[in-house]
Amino acid sequence: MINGRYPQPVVEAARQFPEAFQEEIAYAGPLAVAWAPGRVNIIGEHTDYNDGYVLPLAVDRVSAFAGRKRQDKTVRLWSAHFQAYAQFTLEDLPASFEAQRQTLPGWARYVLGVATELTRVGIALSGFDATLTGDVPLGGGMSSSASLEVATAYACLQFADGQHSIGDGGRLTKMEVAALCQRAEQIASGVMCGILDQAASCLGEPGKTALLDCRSLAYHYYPFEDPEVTIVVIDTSVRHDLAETAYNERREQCEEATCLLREAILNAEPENSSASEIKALRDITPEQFERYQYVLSEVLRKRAGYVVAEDARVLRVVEALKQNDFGIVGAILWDGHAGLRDEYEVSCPELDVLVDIAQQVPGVLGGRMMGGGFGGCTVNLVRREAVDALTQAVEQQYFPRTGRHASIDICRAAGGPGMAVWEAE
Ligand code: GAF
Repeated sequence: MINGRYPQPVVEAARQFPEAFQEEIAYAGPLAVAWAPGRVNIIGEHTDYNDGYVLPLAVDRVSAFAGRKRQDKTVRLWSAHFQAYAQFTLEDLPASFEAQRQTLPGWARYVLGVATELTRVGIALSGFDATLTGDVPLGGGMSSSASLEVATAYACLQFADGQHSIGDGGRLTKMEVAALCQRAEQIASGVMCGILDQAASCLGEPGKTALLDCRSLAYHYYPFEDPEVTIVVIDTSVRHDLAETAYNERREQCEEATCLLREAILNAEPENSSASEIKALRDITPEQFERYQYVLSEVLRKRAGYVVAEDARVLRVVEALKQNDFGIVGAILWDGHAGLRDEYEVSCPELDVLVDIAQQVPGVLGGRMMGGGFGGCTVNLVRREAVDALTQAVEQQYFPRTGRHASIDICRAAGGPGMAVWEAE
C-alpha cells in the first residue's frame, strides 16, 4: 500500500473481479491483491547480461492483480487492458509449460512463465481466478512485462496460502524473486534478457535508486530525490518487440568479444593470473580494452567498447549522485545515448529525434534512450522550471519530424511490490 492506500490499478482490479468472474466455484480464500512497479533505468543499459552495473529505480506505475484462490489447479485470468480471458493449469508444470505456452496470448505467457519458475524452485501453488490491470504503458519502455512478472510472483505467493513472505527472513529474497521472474521472461518471450527490469521492480524504494551489481546481485541504495530535478519519460510510440530485434544477437556478440579479449590478454600476459578469471565484459578494464581491441572485428569492437564504457559511466553517475551533482549525471546520460546510437546500434530515428529535441531545451540536464532499444522511450533529467519548455518542444517538433505522436510522463522513484488481503477502502 502507498501511504495506507493501494495503488489505483489495484483498486480497479478489485472492483472488476466480481464482474469478471461469476462465483461459480467455491473459492478457497478471500479476495487478495498484489502489485509491482515498472522502472526507469538512470544509466547502465545492456550491461546486465554482461555481469555489469545498472542504476534503476521503480516508478509510480504498477501492474496489479486481484483474485481468489481456487480449490483446483486452474488459473483463470481477465486482462482489463486486452479485454480478454486466458486460462491454464498448474498441473504438471514445468513439463506442461511449452505446450500450454503456445495456446496462450502473449500477456498470459508471462503469468504462466512465473508459475512455472515458482514450481521449479519448489513452491506448491494453488489455482486462482484473477483480474489484471495496470498503468505501466505496455511496451513503452518502462518494463510492463517485468512488472507483470513480479506482480504475478507476489500474487501466486499470496494465493498459495497467504503465508509466504518475501524479503528478510521470508520464503524468497527479493533478488530470488527477480531472478526467477527473469527466467520467466526468457522462457515466455524467447528474449535472453538480463535481470535489470525484474530487479528494479523488486527493489523499489521511494526516493531511491539502486546500484545493482548484476554479477553478485549485491545492491546499494542512493537517494534520488531533488525537488529541482524531474524525471521525464517520453514515449516514441514506436513499439519494439525485443524477440524480433537484435537483442539476443547483441548478447552473443558480447560473449564472443569477451572470449577474444580474454585469449589476447592470456597470450600477451601469461603471468597475469586474473586474466583467466575473465568471464564477461564486466571484467575488462577500459585500459585493457584500449590495448587489446585490435583483436576484435569492427562490429565487436563497437559493441564491447560501448559496454566497457557504460559500466564506467554507471560508477561515475553514482559518484556524481553522492555530490548531488545532477549536471554531471545529465552529461553522462547524453554520452550514454551516443554510445547506444553509434556503437551498440540499438537506437532508432524516433529516439534520436527525442534526444535531439531535449538537447536544445535549456534546463534539460541529460537524456537518453532507455531499455532494450529499437523503440520505447527516452529518460530525461529536467530542471523543474524547464519541464513545460521540454513538453512544448516535443509537441511542436516530434510529429513534424517523425509523423508520430509522443506521450510524456513525469515519474518519481517509488516503492516496490506488495501483496495483501483486500480491504475495501
Ligand atoms: C531490456 C532487457 F530486458 C534488460 O534485461 C536489459 O538488458 C535492457 O533491455 C537493456 O539494458 O529491458
